[in-house]
Amino acid sequence: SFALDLPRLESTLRLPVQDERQQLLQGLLQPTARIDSKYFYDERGCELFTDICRLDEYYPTRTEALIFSENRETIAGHLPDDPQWIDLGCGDCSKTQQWLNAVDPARVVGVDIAGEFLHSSIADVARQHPQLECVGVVSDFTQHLELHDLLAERPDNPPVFFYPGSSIGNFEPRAAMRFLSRIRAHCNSHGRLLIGADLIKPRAVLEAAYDDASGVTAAFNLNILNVVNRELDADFQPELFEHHACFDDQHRRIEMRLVAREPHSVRLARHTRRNFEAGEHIVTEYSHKYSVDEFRALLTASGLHCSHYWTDPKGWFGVFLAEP
Ligand code: AVJ
Repeated sequence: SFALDLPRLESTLRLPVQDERQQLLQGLLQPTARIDSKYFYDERGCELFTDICRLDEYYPTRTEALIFSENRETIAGHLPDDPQWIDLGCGDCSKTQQWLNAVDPARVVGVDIAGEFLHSSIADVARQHPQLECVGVVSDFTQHLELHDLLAERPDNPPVFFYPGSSIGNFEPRAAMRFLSRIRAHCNSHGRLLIGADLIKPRAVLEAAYDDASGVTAAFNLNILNVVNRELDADFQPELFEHHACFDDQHRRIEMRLVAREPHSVRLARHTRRNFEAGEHIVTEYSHKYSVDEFRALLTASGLHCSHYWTDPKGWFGVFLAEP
């Protein structure tokens, strides 16, 4: 039947593979080497991230889930009727699935960089909700958010952008503002943004969340080198690096690093090598933490207005609803 057709899959991936590689290589050749956090998420990385979300020390996922479950009907009550629900970084769509009954969207758009995975997770949503229009968009939406044409197909259904998990923390504040402004540009007066942000809390809690006792986060961090090896045909040896996570008070962010255990040389690409001194590091992730006021100000600076805000009893995580 028509309802069982595979959902539509679109792509806005624009950067040619060659340019992506060039960017990755350039980052690794900087005085302080950098690898973009998006390279964490190969198949193994996705598995390890799922494991991270279940760790005792990693509070964000479960805290956000608690805030959502306690306030779902209230939050849904503040959203426009018959919205287009846009899940940015939908992964397996499990978070979106929890909202479908309360929100009853006209259409679900799952956006993710992992194309293969996206197709099957959107197909699952479509199978479980045969009346619902489901669209998958393969996109590195952090670089190019280009959903105008798609949204314009349903001009009477305002978009609700759903960006949970405090992924916004991966951006440096200026880049976060640019990204949020692009979301703003996709909202007419009825569009909304529902976003989760991790809040400032004692250093020990933060650092334990990014350096758990069982070493799952260490494995997650080191796995990025396997991804880089495949992307560039490089020869990183993960065992020559050590996972490190510390809270930088000045920038108010967790910085994840891979620190070289001993001096050695790595082939990055066919004719390109880089030496690492003992103790020299690669930055693999920033995870910015905000106060409620700072996050509100970030939304304001992006042309959005925070209309509602929810938190947990400890005030560890914030869920913000914003409108143009
Ligand atoms: C997926 C970006 C929200 O910053 O907490 C978890 C990724 N890195 N443990 C975060 C992550 C190490 C996570 N985000």
